[in-house]
Order: sequence, then structure tokens, then C-alpha cells
Amino acid sequence: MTDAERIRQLREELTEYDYHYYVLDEPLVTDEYYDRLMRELRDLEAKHPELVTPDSPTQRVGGQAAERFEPVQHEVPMLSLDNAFSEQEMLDFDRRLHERLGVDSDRPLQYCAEPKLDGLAISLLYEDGLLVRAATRGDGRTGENITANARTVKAIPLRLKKPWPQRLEARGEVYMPRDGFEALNRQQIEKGQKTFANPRNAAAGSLRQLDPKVTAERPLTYTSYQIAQLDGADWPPTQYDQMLYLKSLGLPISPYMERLQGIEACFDYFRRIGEQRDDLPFDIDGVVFKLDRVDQQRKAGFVSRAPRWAIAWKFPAQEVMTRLLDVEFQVGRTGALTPVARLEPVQVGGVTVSNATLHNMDEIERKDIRIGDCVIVRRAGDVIPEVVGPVLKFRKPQFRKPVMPERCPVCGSEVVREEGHAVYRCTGGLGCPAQRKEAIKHFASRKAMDIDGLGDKLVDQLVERGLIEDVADLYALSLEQLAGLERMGEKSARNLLEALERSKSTTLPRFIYALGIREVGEATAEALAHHFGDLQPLMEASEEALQEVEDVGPVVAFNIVHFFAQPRNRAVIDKLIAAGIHWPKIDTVDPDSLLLAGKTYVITGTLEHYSREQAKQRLKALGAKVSGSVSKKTTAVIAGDKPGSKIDKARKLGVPVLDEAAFEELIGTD
Ligand code: 5U1
Repeated sequence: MTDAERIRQLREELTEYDYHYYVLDEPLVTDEYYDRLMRELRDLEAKHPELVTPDSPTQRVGGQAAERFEPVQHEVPMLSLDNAFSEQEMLDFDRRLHERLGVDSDRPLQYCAEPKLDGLAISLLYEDGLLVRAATRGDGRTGENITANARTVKAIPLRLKKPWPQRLEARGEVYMPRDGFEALNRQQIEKGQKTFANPRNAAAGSLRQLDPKVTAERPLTYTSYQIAQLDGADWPPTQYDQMLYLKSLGLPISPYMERLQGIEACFDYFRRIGEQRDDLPFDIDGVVFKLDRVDQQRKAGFVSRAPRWAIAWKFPAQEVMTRLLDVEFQVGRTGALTPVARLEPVQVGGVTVSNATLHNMDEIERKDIRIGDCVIVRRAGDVIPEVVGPVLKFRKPQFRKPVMPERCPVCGSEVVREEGHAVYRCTGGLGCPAQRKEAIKHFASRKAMDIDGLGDKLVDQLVERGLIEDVADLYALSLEQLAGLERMGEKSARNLLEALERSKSTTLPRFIYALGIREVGEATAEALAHHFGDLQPLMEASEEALQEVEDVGPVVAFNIVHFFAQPRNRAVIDKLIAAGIHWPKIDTVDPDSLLLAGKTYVITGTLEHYSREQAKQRLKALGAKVSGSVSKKTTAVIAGDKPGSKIDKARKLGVPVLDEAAFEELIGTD
């Protein structure tokens, strides 16, 4: 084969791999193999510069940084979308269309729906199959030429698949998936550079870089949502068919796109997407509904800058502005003082928020937050609301930086900062009521002693009324004491006593975890339990002996020895055992001899025959580790029904995916 033939072959092969990886999300080959072919192509092209073509996969990054972006006149204006915020507004939209089209109100209109990506609108122009120009929206009439940057986005084909039309302008959204955004911000912190407030800002900042080499390093992707111009092929008659046509040309479209009959089906779609929203691998801010039939779109027409035939139904805002009234400090289980923002109450994502975490003092410093500032507050899904940053244009000179108190706001003990750590701690230990409360809440929590009905408010009351000092006192509570508490009747008091009684029969890993030793989480507790078999040998173990346990390093070993050396902790453990807490002894085994030793699995979706916890326990019993996130080190992902984004990540990384049958085979079930 000649070099020229080999170059053509490599290009076709690599373009196909890019397409499968970035557009279909289904990698065909390993990274190593891909890199090898790419290197071979680069070497051959270096040898024959005359054979380099603009659509070669080696040519995604090229040229010099620009001085500025050239203006681009959009031949077809880039419109925006009208918004709706309620079912009523959607009903009005549907009614208006019925009237305008002269369709009876009892005949449903056909819509095409897809999630509204939270990124940046761009236009891609292809001539004779080749990407010749990419532009931002700008003001809708004039945008900026960002071709060199768009070429670095691997989901954007440099050449369309055959048979391509003579000329095509596709439009869509460039955005940054959440995992890429988080990795980018981690990198920014490491480099001492400013972090991005959200994936949208990160995408915008990345696409509008004058140096395309910077854009190339950013994890951007692209999805199409419109054909703006088409020459040399017939216009598909519906929005849905237009998208399928773009897909056939190798352009990515939304895998969530659906064709819907009538407005009720739109309501149902909006609800379904809303339910999936937090699990999607990218941010969305609503759903776009378009009249599906192009002839009906034409009849419906436009109003100034938006089509009458499309609408974006927005989710309630997840980021809003409010005022930071004060910063207070919350004392956690290990004494760590967390700054908490007290905010002017505001609706975020449908709930009222008046407190938000500020994480730690370094974060406050980095974000440059002052008391009195107008701040952006974000609440995404079940995550605790957080302060994203200040809006500097509203800053007044008298606004002051929050200051860490020198004494614990709860018990008055000295507050110290550990060397090399961002955390400040109250030195009061269990003498501090705040630490006591948190230690008891941790002890009662689901993954620890699992004491049903012992909620946070109840623990606060019990400690504040002096009914309990430590976790062992829980088991001495009487029916009268409990029934006398606020929001407690005799029935719930009885239930709580029963739950306390049930919790006495536990397992060693749960008990070790429940003790709340610093940095001993569930996995470490489990490893310690299996290594030592019972509590007594663990309590007697030296730091050296502890470090023989997997994942136990010098710091954790020190924490464990320190914990058991304190007479107060020993006394509480004795009291707990005297109260009747017990667990079966564990036969210690050499963990390396187990069937799945050294392997790591991730579970996603719903399995038919096992709860997530059961599946996890089965794997762990065989020596495997179970992790919450997929990485190159993951042995395999076990996927049940409705798997989340983890499966996409696994596919990207080439990590095998097992279904329930393969899982059962693995754990040896008949
Ligand atoms: N998903 C989607 N986003 N989006 C944005 N479709 C869509 N359509 C748009 C815009 C601005 O405009 C239509 C007028 C094509």
C-alpha cells in the first residue's frame, strides 16, 4: 500500500472512531489503539505535507491564535425562543397555534420535543460536505467567526457523511458535560486560576478563546437542533425528519428527542425529563417543543425575534440572586467549623432557600465573598444550596469579609486551624454540645446503627434537655421521657423504643462506622471489621498493625489509636455493650484469596432481583470493591434498568458493562 493510500485509510478509520466515540457515545476501540493510529497518520502527513487535507482528523487544531473574531452575517437570522413557565402558558401556546392554523381544538397538533441544553448556540456551514464556517449567534444577525475553535470540538464533523447535500447550515448547542466541567474546575484550582461558575459559562469561555489550542483542551461537545439552510437536497417535511437527516450526515442530535401528539403528551414529556434532569450527564434548563410539520411552521410564522411555532418550557431557575445577610459557623461531628451563608429568603428551583453552604474559608477567599454582597445561589437537585459567587457591580466599600471566630460559637473552646488544611476545628471534643449532637446523629444514621425515627430535631431536643450526653444514653431512655418531647406522642415514642431495641442487633462494620472515628467511613469500617474479626483486637491494635489493613494509612491509623486511647470513648463503648449491643463475630480471611480480590465494580440502574445494597454486599463478600464513580480502574459497570450517566462514561472509557445475568454469573448464582 502506498503512503497516500494508507493516509486515506487512516483518516477514514479515525473519523469513524471519532464519530462512534463523540456522536454515538459508543467507543469502538481502546484509547491506546486510537492514539497509535493517530500517531501513524501524523507521521505520514509530516512526511507528505502536500497530502494534508482540511478534514483530516489531525487538523482539528491548527494555526495561530487570532487577534479578534471576524464578524459573520447570518444569512438566515438566528432566532431566540419564547419561554413558558407553566402548564397554563403551554395551553395558551397550543391554543394560539390551533387558532392560527385553523385546526379544531379537539384535534391534537403534532410536536417534536427535546431537552433544552444549557450551552451556546452556534451555526455550522457545510459546503460540499466540508465544514467551512462556524459562527456564534451574536445578536442574531451578526455573529463571530469561531471556525478554528469549533473544529477542535470532536462531536462536530469536519466532513459530513455521504450522500451530503451541496450546502447545509445546521444549528445547535455547544456545551460542556458535567463531568468535564468538574474536571476542568479541578484543573483550574490546581493551576491557581479562576474557576467557572457553571458548565454554561465554562462552555462560553472555552469557545470564545482566541487561541484554538485552549479550546481544544476543553471538554466541549455539540448537539444539533435545526436546519437553517439546505441546498441540493429535499427539505424533510417535519422537524423530527430533519433531525434524522442531520443524524444520517453524521451530525449529533438529541437522543431524548420524541414526537408527541397533543399538548397533554407534552406535559407528560416535560414531567419525564424533569425527573431525569439531575441524572443527565449535562445541564438543561427546560424542554423545547416545536410544531413538527414544516408546512404548519410556515403557516404559523414569526413574531419579531422568535418563531410562533416553538417554545421553551423552562424549569424553575436553579440559580438566583439574593443578598448575603450574614455568615455563621456550624460545628460538625468532628468539630469542623463550616461557614454557612444566611440569605434573604429566595425561591430557587421551586423551594425557598435562606441558608447555603460556603464550604470553607479558602473558598470564601477564592470567591471573594463579603457580608452584604448580592450573591448568586445555586440549588441543583438534592444537593445542598451553595453560594456560587458575588455580583461585584453591587459591591459597596463597607461590605466586610467574614472572619473565623477564635472561639467555638457553641461551647466557647478555642478554634484551631490544622496545619496545611483548609479546616478550622473547635477543640471542645465531645464536651461541645454541637459535636455531641452530630456524633449522636451519625450514630443513629441509616448506614450506621439505622435507628428509625431518631431524626435530627429529636436528637437536638434530647441533648438540649439534658436527657442524653452520649450515644449510650439513648438505650436508657424511657417511654415517659420520650413521650414528653415536642412532636412526640406515645405511639411514636413506642416506635422509637422498638427501633432502638432492634438496632442492638447489628454488625461489626456498622458498629465501627457508627463510632464516628475521624476518617473511618463505611468502606474502612468494613475493611477493619474483616481484618480484625471483632472489636477487642481492633481496640488493641497498634498503628503499625492497623496500617496492614487495606486503605488504612498513617493518618487513619493514628486517628483509630487516638480514639480508643481516650477513656471517655472506652467508657461509652462499655456502656453500649452493657446495654445489649451485639454483632456476630466475623471469620477473618485473607482478602487476597477471595474470588474478586483487587477488582472494582460500579453499580447503576435498578436490578430486578437485588437491591443496590444487596448487590454491593455480594460483591464485597467476594473481595471486590464497589465504587460510586467510573474510572479507567473500574473492572466493570453492572447496569440494571434505567442506568444513569455512568454507563456513558464506562463506554467512553472502554470499561465493560455487565447486565444482571452476567452479574449473577459473576457472583455464582444459579
Ligand atoms: N433544543 C433546542 N434548543 N433550541 C434553541 N431547540 C432549539 N431551537 C432554537 C433555539 C434557539 O431555535 C429554533 C427557532 C430553531
